[in-house]
Amino acid sequence: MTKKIKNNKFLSPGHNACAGCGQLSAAQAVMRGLNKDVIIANATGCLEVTTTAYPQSSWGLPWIHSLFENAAAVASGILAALAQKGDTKTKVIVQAGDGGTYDIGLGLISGMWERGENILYVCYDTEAYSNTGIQASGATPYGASTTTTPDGNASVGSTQRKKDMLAIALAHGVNYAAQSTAGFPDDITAKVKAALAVDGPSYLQILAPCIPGWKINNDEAVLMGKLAVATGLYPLLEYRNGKLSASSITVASRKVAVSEYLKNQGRFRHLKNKEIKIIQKLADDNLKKYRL
Ligand SMILES: Cc1ncc(C[n+]2csc(CCOP(=O)(O)OP(=O)(O)O)c2C)c(N)n1
Repeated sequence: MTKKIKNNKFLSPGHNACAGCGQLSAAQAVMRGLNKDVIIANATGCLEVTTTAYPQSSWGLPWIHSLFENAAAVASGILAALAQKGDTKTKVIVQAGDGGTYDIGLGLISGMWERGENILYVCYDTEAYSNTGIQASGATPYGASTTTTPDGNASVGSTQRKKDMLAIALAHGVNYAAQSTAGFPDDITAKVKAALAVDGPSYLQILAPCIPGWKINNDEAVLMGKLAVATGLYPLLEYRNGKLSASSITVASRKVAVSEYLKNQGRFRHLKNKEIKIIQKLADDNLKKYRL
């Protein structure tokens, strides 16, 4: 049954993201987890560019645009200013893409986590630099064709392994860390609420299928988010009270072969059995690691 969702007063429709954008629907789910006492620092990327075409803005909350690399440092500054004013109620949130998080912003994120600041960092993982034309990032998975890792006769696309950003967050001793996908909006909203209930640094990473980047149809972002989980490639994880756990929500309560996830995505269409086996092993290893 289709669930009707009310218009979101914190992120209005009318922005100019692609129809069916996984990142925008994930951001809607994040906003449903917030109350009005929030300030958002947003790194440059699709989410910022598509929601703030001057003179309009989709944001119904205090929202500040930073540079590509320094959203975490801007958030730290906001937190310091709030502390000066004696405001302990307002929550500070960072939003950024995977390029801003895994790569260019990493040093400043590390500093923010070292300082143990009470900030929620949300990464929308489109697995590439979407906004500037789908260049590979540290989050790009093995085998994906991007504009900087194109497939071809002598190329399988990206040969790099996706960086384990959640493990990097945990290595900093963050108090809460979780992973979700645009296929599970209620899971995203619940994790935002859980993160905000925790005092100290928290990290939420959301797989956000990108219509042009993944070369999928514009009604497939949610399905891809579900299949990413069902295959084991992107499990729903939560680190809370010192324990990392996974929930095994699957598309039809069965494990799905990675080929079902890969076959509808143009970025993987060139892959042969040999490469698909490598990706299947990554999924199987995840299922074993998280006991799914
Ligand atoms: C220092 C710097 N380098 C490059 C850019 C150009 N730039 C703007 S957005 C962007 C890509 C953002 O990618 P990501 O963080 O993954 O977010 P997405 O667009 O995928 O949501 C780049 C390279 C910039 N603004 N500043």
